[in-house]
Amino acid sequence: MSDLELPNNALQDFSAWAQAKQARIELILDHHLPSADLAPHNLHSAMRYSVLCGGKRVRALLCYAASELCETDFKIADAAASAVELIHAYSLVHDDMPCMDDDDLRRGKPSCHKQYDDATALLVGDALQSLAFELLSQTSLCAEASQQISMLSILAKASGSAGMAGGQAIDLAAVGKPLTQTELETMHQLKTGALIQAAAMLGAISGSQEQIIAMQTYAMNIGLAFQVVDDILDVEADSSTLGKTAGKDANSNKPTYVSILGLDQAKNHAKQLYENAIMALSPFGNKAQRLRELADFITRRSF
Ligand code: GRG
Repeated sequence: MSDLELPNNALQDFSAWAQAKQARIELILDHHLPSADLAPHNLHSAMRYSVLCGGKRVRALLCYAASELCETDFKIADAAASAVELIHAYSLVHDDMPCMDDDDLRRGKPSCHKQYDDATALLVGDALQSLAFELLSQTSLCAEASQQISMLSILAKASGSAGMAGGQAIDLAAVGKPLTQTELETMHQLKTGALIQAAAMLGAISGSQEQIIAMQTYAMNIGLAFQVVDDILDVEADSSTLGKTAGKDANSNKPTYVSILGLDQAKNHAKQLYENAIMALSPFGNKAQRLRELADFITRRSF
């Protein structure tokens, strides 16, 4: 990555820090995604369309903030942040397909299968997932092979049937069925929370045992808070602000935090999860400031 001029983070203010990191991850993703000039042109063009089309890069920011607290090497943080964003982009492409959530709008633009076609969207997801693991398995990424294997294992578990894909399966099976809050929590812990948790754990890969345990609690709570806020926004925000179809969950008869708890209780629940996340960071004082600010960003976001 030495040939890339990457913006860095010698900035104090959170929004300047976040913008620098967002710019950094865009450049890295752009660098790693195959050029659309390379065959198969259509697939490569669709991969680039699906990854480089906006997105808040929350998972990359979490990974970077955790890496700063735990003093993880920046090269490892770059690879981990990119890998997680690639898995996330793949999940959105597949989620939007007619056989899943069937949505035409993503990040304010036509979903991948609308812009291209279903077969291309399927392949885009497959190829992005492979690219994520390719980035994490680069030779000499980590000084110790065992650390690199741990990273591969964290990402594989978070993406697979005991993580994101499993949560998606539970989600698809839950349409039109009543779920308890605990069942809903389990589903989201897998579907959305597992990858968010993986982003933080990968960033924290060089951390002490104490830091890693605290990071796990922080990330679990902030991952769920992210989903509760998503459910609230689905009700309160409009499609142009969200960049995806608003009101989709209610219209699809999907159980959500709002449908189970009501709007006010859902907001209280998000606040409680936020407070749990902040509490988990208390041993680290100012060193965890970015993670606190990110928790704020995630729970106060408007899209
Ligand atoms: C297809 C295996 C497979 C899994 C799909 C994550 C997921 C599982 C589906 C996405 C459905 C969805 C909209 C869930 C709500 C939470 C969520 C992941 C929102 C999108 O994430 P953001 O807001 O998106 O971070 P950006 O565009 O900012 O990257």
